[in-house]
Amino acid sequence: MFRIEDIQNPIVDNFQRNGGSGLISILPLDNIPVDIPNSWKYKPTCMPVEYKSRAEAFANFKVRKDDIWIVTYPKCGTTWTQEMTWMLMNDLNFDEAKSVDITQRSIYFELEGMIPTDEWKHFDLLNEQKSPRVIKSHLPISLLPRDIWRKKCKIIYVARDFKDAIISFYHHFTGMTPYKGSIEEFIEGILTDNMIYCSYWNHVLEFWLIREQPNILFLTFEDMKKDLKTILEVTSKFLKKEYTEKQICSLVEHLSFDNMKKHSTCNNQGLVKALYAVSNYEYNEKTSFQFMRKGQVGGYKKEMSSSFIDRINLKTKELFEPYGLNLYYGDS
Ligand code: PPS
Repeated sequence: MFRIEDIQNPIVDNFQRNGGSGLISILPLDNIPVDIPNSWKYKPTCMPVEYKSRAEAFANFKVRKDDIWIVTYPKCGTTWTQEMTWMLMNDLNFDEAKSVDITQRSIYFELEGMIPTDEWKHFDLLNEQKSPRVIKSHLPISLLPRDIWRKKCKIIYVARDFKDAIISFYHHFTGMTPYKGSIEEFIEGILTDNMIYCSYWNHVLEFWLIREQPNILFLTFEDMKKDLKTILEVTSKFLKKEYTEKQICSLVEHLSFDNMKKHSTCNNQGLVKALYAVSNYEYNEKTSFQFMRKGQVGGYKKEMSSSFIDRINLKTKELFEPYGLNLYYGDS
């Protein structure tokens, strides 16, 4: 079903020397049953070597028709959207949200294909979970379970300015994995698609192209920051849920950066702990990487050089504009 090749080049060699894992490029060979314009050509996705032996199992996973999939390129607001969707699907159950970790309420579908492990716990956990499930994934259309397209599950896709996502990803990598490269090396790697889940541009464009299908909701991190209340109303409608004005306001409060950071079951430190365990790092509540880092729009301006900003803006414009996607090639 896939053409898989090891990626070997100086950027990846350098990445591996700095503690990054080996990378593959993976491209589907079969027809994906999704209604996307014929002119769209799938491009290879960059994944860790660990993914190689599991790709078929992920693609063949049997979904449930009432699953809700939260799909994003990494660091684009996945956790925020998982929490929002889980709450909307669970009658705003604040008690459960504050007692059960988000990593258990909303499972990261392909995690066991991203790290060195022999476990298949996540498939069991997913199969045991009650419906409707809210499932997290960063996979592009070409790697997601084919069954999603046959059963037309609801998908909430979230995009974010690549420049902010890159900076967030850099801190994620240096804070949670053995990677110790410079920020310049990291950005160069990601811009040349030598980084897991790349290409960002293909990822966003694919979902942009199917955004008008009734089972797809295309959101942006920036709109969530600007007016979360409206996003909650739009998302409730998409999920066919009704809430009062008062309930929506209490959910806006629950989903604020400060509130989610404060609650250990919402701040995704569970994922941080799991990744620390993979790297054999000792986890410390106070000094270890904080997943809820800044949660800002445009924070990249403090950490990214103007030459990288210009290069990213130029490429984003070149790739997005022809598809009418007029985002992310200027200031955020
Ligand atoms: S991951 O690891 O790919 O699942 O990360 P993801 O959840 O997609 O993105 C993490 C970034 O989202 C920010 N975040 C928030 N921002 C504003 N409000 C709320 N409630 C919120 N929750 C998470 C988080 O801080 C990460 O962004 P950065 O820029 O690193 O702060």
